Amino acid sequence: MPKSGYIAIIGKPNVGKSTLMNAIIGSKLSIVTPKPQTTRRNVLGIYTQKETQMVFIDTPGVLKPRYELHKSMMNFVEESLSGADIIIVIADVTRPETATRVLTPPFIEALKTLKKPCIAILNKMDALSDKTQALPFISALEELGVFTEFIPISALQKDNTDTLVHILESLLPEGEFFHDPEILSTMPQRFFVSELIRETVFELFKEEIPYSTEVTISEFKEREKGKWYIAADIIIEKESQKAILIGEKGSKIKQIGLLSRDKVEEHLEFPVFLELFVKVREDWRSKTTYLRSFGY
Ligand SMILES: Nc1nc2c(ncn2[C@@H]2O[C@H](COP(=O)(O)OP(=O)(O)OP(=O)(O)O)[C@@H](O)[C@H]2O)c(=O)[nH]1
Ligand SMILES: [Mg+2]
Repeated sequence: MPKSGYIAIIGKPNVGKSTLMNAIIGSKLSIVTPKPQTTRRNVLGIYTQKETQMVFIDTPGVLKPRYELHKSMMNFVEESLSGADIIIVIADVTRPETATRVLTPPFIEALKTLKKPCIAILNKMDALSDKTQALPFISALEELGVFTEFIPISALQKDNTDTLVHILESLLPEGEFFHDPEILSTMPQRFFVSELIRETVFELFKEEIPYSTEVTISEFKEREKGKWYIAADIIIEKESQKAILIGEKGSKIKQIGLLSRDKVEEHLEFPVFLELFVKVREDWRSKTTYLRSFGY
């Protein structure tokens, strides 16, 4: 009998959830940046090996909502918890508070009532010069009485991630595969393209610009044989941000375009013509009508 199931990856922003999913799947499905709050929606990653299929759900980092956008992000987290067969909670070993802040008493109670296997992951072990520094952290997690496994890993270096995969295999329920074993995700190509552009904005800009940016794809079509045209809107919140994003004589937007195009071509494995448009949607993060139109 094959085994299959959904595995939710939960944790504070920036602890390495997306890095871990990409490491297990062996492909860059979820964007990764050094900044917190990179992931805004649930991203599915499918791992199929022989008789086993694991569907990972990478989620936005758990935070206290300050915008309507954050509320939608936290709804995605809740959705992933209720749909999961197994829950992975990741913490950054170099910042123990990333565990305690997400593992609040109400959160632990909620996990307990779900009655699903919960695994604690201590990530970024490579960044600890003395590995024993992780021990008090593990004891603190043990005391919560909800986790059955405690696995130190480095998602970045793919260190000990195979141990995690073996443990997940043993916990997975029996059942037919949910998805075609050949595919790595069910998300549409448009999603990956918009995310890669958003990742580039996260990399090139500081402070509020990345957080005020959303990317939507308005056109994605083959114009002549083998020549794809993609038009994307980069949406920001204020007129003043437009000038920053475009840069002097369009230098910044050109840079975003070039860097994004390289990433998109690598992902799609075919050449594209990428055209970017900057649009202002006043305070979109706080407005449900805009959020709904962006699919939040
Ligand atoms: N040293 C080290 N850095 C890591 C490791 N895993 C992730 N990182 C880094 O941590 C940062 C955040 O990684 P992400 O995978 O984007 O974290 P996330 O939890 O998905 O973050 P959000 O989407 O914002 O919630 C990036 O700079 C990663 O390169 C690790 O094992 N070791
Ligand atoms: Mg992420």
